[in-house]
Amino acid sequence: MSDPDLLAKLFQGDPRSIARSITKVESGSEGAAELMKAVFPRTGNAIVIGITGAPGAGKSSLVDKLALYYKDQGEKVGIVCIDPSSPFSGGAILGDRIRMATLGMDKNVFIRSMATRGNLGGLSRATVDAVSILDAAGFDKVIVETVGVGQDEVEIVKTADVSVVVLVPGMGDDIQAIKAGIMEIGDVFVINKADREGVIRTQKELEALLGLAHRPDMWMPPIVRTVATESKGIEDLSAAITSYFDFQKAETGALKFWSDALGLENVHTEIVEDQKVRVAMLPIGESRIELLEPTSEDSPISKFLEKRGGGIHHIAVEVDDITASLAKLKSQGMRLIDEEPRIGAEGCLVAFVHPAATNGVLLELVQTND
Ligand SMILES: Nc1nc2c(ncn2[C@@H]2O[C@H](COP(=O)(O)OP(=O)(O)O)[C@@H](O)[C@H]2O)c(=O)[nH]1
Ligand SMILES: [Mg+2]
Repeated sequence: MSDPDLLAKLFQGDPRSIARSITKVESGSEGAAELMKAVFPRTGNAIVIGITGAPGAGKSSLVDKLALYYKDQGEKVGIVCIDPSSPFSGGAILGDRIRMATLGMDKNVFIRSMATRGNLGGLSRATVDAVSILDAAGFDKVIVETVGVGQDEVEIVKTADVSVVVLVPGMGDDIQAIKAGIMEIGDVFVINKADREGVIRTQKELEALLGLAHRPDMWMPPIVRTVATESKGIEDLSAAITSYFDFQKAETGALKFWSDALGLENVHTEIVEDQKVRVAMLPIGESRIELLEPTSEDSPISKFLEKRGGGIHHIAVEVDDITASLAKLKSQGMRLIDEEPRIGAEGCLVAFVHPAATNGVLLELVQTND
């Protein structure tokens, strides 16, 4: 088969062409780079779900049930597995065959184990490429299953849209052990084998751990209980995955627009506690555009979004002496929101002038630190 044929069939979702393409990137054979060059423009439609956890946690069982659930919803699901050592999977090729039998041999589900031979750096590259190939082949969901050890696998999971960490009851020590690498990459946590003792305790321990640190994006990862072997909790897992996907999509919406459309760069993000707002700063010339996002429902920005559904919120101007500027505006009879300056982003002193005094523009005065 010549390469144009391979590509055409790949984009139609032909399983053999998908398999051949993945083998190409896996072996790093010649033509792999060219293949990926043709594949990349076709990617970006699949939702990529990373599933990680200790060996035996039930990842493969969970992935299969989740894939079946998606398939029943009429979706096409691709699975990339990089734990071919699992006794359940019985080695890469045999394991894939057994799993295919469970999942149903049709065009809507594709499963592939990646060989772990060779260097791990190569494995993570090949895995990321395999995910792109499945994305380009028209799969709606691509699930990547990895054992939650090692930096390389953390890197793979990080490239997923949604990362799911699988735990089992009574592994308090393990929670401590994997905390370092895996905990912070979990967007959704699963306590699988919820048919066993110690579920509540594990859930409490996990909640305590998750409560210790706030993520920069303020997402609170949900904890879902499942019994993979009995297909219990799969719908809840799917809902949790969707809710995080929607969250991070909304999250990156405006930022993506300004960076994609105008090539602006987000140089700084921070939460301004006082205003209950998260700010992204994108310099443009000598000025900058600041994107604002509420961090709670009673943030002034929440009210603004509720009323106006987005738009320009305010204009900020830099002043040398904010106290003097406020005094001057006040003496001119202008209505101020802040009589006294307060702390804004980057620790600057800020104060707002009421739109009634400025032809309807909310005006912020900023005195920068040197
Ligand atoms: N009791 C119980 N056993 C499970 C559950 N999920 C998976 N298992 C079993 O746990 C073992 C390991 O499962 P597997 O999916 O291979 O785990 P992986 O190594 O994380 O991929 C298998 O024998 C499964 O049948 C569950 O929810 N409850
Ligand atoms: Mg497995």
